[in-house]
Amino acid sequence: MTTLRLILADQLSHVITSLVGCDKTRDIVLMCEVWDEATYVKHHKKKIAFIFSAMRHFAKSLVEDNYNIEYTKLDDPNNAGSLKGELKRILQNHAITQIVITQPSEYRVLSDVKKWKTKFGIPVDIRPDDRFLCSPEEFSSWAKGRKQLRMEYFYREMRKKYAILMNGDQPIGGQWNYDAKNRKPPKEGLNIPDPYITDIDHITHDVMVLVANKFSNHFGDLEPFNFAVTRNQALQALNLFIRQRLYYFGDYQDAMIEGKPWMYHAHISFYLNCGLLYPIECIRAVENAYKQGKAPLNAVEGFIRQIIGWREYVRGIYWLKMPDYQQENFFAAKRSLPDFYWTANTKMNCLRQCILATKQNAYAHHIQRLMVLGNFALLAGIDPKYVNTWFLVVYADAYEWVELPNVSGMILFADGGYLASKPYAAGGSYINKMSDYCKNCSYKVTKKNGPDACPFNYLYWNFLAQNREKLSSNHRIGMMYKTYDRMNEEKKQAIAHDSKQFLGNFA
Ligand code: FAD
Ligand code: DLZ
Ligand code: SF4
Repeated sequence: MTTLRLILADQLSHVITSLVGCDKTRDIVLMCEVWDEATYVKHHKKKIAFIFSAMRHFAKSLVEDNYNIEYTKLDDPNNAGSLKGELKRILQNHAITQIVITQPSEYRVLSDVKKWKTKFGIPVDIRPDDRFLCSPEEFSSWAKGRKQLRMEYFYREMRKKYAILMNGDQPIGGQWNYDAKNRKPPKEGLNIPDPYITDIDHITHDVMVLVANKFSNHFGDLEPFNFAVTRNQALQALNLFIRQRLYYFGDYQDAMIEGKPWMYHAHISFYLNCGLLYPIECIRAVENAYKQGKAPLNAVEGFIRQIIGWREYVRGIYWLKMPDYQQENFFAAKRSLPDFYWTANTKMNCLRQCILATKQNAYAHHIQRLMVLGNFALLAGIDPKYVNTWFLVVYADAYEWVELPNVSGMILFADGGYLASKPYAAGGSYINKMSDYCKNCSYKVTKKNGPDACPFNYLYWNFLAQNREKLSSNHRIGMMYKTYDRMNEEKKQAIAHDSKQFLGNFA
């Protein structure tokens, strides 16, 4: 009676449900690096190196904990190239009577796993992933009967459920949300601490050589490599954030500074998403920092909202709406992705800086993704399928369950407003207020039209004009049409003309 326990690359947690009840003397734990998963989209080189190194370190820790591990490296000559293929191989060589797996985080992989019982002729026990704070079933019953969902109400339920930052049944400080205090523009002379860095050990070194050889045609820089790859390192990175950055996290959450890609953010999404950190421990650690007077409420509440609010909320929507969510395209956007998303070869400095940082670090912080890279994709009418692929490829924290709702729901409004109440569309003045990018740009942010005007300015109005039918009844954006309607004909034509000319460059 040998049970095979399969651990996927984003299940690197000792508490993972697939290990519960494991008989270490008999059961086999399988982990495999496979070509199909590394290339179904052409992931950033640093993302692959991070994932493989974290997998190898996790497998090593299981061996040290006396588990019986079968680990397939990518360049193993017998590697079958897919999860299914590797399973088949191990089933041929061992008398396995059942497969145990924690529910995969992606719809695509879960659909495949559901076929394994028939394919392999043995029971497959698919267990819930209890590292999340809200199960898909619980989210679904919360969402039932609501036409539109709002993160804020979900978030309040989660605060109450887990008694986080609560005073009895009231939020600490009297308010649920301190977002209004989290929008300070950047200022000169901010002393932003260095991000977490670590030495490269022989495991990471081997993986980097492998990635350099096998994935040389993938996007992104492999070096420098500074990700944590073990749970201990990830905990160090979390503690470093709490000690050095949390204090200003709230204040400068939306700020962008050229050459400062890490700002006061936590840089833990990669670790949370692959299982090296658990959401609840991050929240409790940050809540404790507040209780000890080490961080202000706007920072602590803002951070906790991201994790128990947005992170759980987007996952809930993913499982509720898949597989249809993938096809959503409310604005019927059909433009191709401009090549500069891969090359950074654009005169728009905000985009250039965010793409260069993405290429170097496999990371960009939230407001860069939302208000620069995402805002442009929305205004330019880029087909959601290309935008989704790009976001899935380039970030080390990107798995479809979290990438797709953020891209299709949050930035592109492709679900027509199910996830967000209005499109996050903005002209150049927002980017100018929240960053220092405009001062080094070839375009002039104060100019509204003409060849040297900031493209965000006319693209914003062009987007509204072109989607009037779909947006004018939205009360959060409808009032912008009053401003548009007050413009004279000449101005409206200049907006349409400049937009057509600009977008014509990458039709
Ligand atoms: P911080 O700003 O320090 O926030 C703390 C944590 O909150 C993050 O680590 C993350 O776990 C969570 N969080 C914050 N915002 C979100 C959100 N909108 N959705 C889910 N979790 C959130 N996040 C991913 O983990 N993977 C993705 O593929 C991803 N794609 C995105 C695509 C777009 C277009 C946008 C606008 C956002 C995306 N996000 C994604 C959310 C967010 O940008 C990242 O979680 C964040 O930038 C990670 O950096 P950090 O750890 O420094 O986060
Ligand atoms: C993203 C990724 C990559 C690059 N490589 C692997 C791999 O070699 N083996 C594996 O088990 N998973 C990998 N993943 C993650 C999967 O694509 C997928 O996101 C998870 O299995 C969750 O469903
Ligand atoms: Fe971006 Fe416009 Fe500012 Fe240039 S002027 S950096 S394109 S917002």
